[in-house]
Amino acid sequence: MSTNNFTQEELTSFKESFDTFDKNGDGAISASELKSLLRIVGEKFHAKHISETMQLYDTNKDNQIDFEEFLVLVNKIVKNKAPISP
Ligand SMILES: [Ca+2]
Ligand SMILES: [Ca+2]
Repeated sequence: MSTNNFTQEELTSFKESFDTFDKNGDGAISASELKSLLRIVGEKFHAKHISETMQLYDTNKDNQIDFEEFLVLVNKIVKNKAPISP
């Protein structure tokens, strides 16, 4: 896909992070899973911001962040130099 230029190593590491945040293992990050993700990366999000973030990154509007959508979010976090590891 064209929304990122991550290396294979980065993608592998992001996939591991994704799997960590996808606690119920359904291959997508829900709002509550996103909440713990944002807490870990140090974002002080309120519930309102969670839904705004969901709307911003959930580009196919299925109320879940899949891995491709997650990469867009990660790309933003990386650019802001915030940590992504749990
Ligand atoms: Ca999930
Ligand atoms: Ca989605």
